[in-house]
Amino acid sequence: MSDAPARDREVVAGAIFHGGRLLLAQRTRPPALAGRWELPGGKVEEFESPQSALVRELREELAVEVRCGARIGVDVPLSRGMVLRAYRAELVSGEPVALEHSQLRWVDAEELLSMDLVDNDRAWIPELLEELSAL
Ligand code: DCM
Repeated sequence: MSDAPARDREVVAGAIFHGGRLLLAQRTRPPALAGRWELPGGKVEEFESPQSALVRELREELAVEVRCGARIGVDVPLSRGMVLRAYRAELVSGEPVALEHSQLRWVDAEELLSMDLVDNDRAWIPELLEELSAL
């Protein structure tokens, strides 16, 4: 898919902060990433904005409604020309449930540092820690 339009090439992930903690989700797949923790999210579909994709993905994965906020942290290059970007996500309704992950955890700054995060998401640790320290 080397000629896919640029809008097909973004993966979005949501940083949900609540009560001084950040929501992390434990992956079930692929085998190389199973058991490791991430900010939940997924691929932006064709003709979809990154913001709409984040709202859709968090609804599908966590059964919550969120409002997509500002970007957080750096762009992380993925394979095949894709890029991973994190956005703040504000909980509008619902309590997150692990529909597609093996479990969820609300972490504080100290716990964040002890979690086995997927390598890509480690790029955002400085901004995530800064936010958690300010909460
Ligand atoms: N991904 C990631 N970190 C996230 C979300 C996704 O590194 N917080 C990566 C894993 C996959 C790709 O993006 O390579 C697509 O994600 P998924 O498999 O969850 O649809």
